[in-house]
Amino acid sequence: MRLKTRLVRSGLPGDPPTGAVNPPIYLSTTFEQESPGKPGAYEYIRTGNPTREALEKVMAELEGGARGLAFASGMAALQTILLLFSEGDHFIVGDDVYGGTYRLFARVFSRLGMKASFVDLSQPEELERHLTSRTRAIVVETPTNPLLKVINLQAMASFSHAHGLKLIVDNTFMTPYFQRPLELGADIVFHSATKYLAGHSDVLAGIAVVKDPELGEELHFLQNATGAVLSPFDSYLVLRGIRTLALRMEAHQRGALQVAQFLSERHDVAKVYYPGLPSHPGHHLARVQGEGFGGMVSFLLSDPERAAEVTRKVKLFTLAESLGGVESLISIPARMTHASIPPERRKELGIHDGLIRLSVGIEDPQDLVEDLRQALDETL
Ligand code: P1T
Repeated sequence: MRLKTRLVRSGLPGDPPTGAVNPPIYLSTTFEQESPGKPGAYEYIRTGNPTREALEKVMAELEGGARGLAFASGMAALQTILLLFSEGDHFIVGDDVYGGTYRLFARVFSRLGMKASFVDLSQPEELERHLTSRTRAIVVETPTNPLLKVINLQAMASFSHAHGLKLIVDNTFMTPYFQRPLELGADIVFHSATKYLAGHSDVLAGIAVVKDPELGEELHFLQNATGAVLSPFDSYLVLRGIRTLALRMEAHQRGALQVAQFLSERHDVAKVYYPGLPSHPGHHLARVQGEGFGGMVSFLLSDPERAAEVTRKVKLFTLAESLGGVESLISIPARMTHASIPPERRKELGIHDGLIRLSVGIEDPQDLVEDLRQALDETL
């Protein structure tokens, strides 16, 4: 079956005993045992829950992995993945990642004796320079948040495997609809399912999918042992979101391309970051390693001082963190999602105070373009 069909039909019917098309939301926290210590398929909600498992199986299938696991947030998924490692281990992490990912390495796992080097992975030759005898994994977002750099996943995979490292990919921006990192050699893929997978800005969730069943077992052990699992109701919502993922991703992308084209033709816009533009340095790579470019666009005004005013003048882009919902959002990463990165580091990375990030929703793209035009014209 083709992906668009699998997005809709994977795991159906959701409840064979009753024929219910969609899985029931099992709220029970515990399950009757036949005799002491002899549970049936389920024993306790943290260890396993049928609704959560329905989502986990669908995600494993869509990403092409052996096992999927659902967590209470994207950060909870990453946190649990990092618990696979030990004190003294070193990570090579993309330099342009979600601010919370940076914070988790720099301010939390650093306390547990794990080290991270933040490296521009759009230059794969940089890897060698940062490799140490304690390096255990490479952690990548592609395209990156918020600068939309495209990272060569096959290059990351061959370097990882040549040096016995694990390749961990945050696939939040692309979703399996546009990019499947496990097929390109990644070992673990994870998501903030809060974004496109759920798709309606009304659920916080995370997903991890692993290629190797044994690693899946280990991650399930940690999921159960540390407990940041996704609730049955939220599992249901994410699965419901996935059913329309193809339609939404196509619409997000259509809108993003029109918005990016419009912005790149304006004289008061200094730079537009969107991998779908042929002028983007990662355009060709994005074409060959995936099937689309997604719905995120960042841009820098020639006069960055105008950025805050633009966020106030737009009417169809809500000023808010997050992304991937049906409604368009606008944000200033330096002051919002990436504020946890020290200012001098942000400057080095190119996350300027005036950088604007758009999560292009599924509204009529012409309305979005007209709205941006009036907001930019008014602040000239
Ligand atoms: O918010 P949570 O579900 O815990 O996911 C964190 C996360 C992980 N990875 C990427 C690429 C992300 O963008 C995020 C969350 N990002 C935002 C809230 C944001 O506005 O960028």
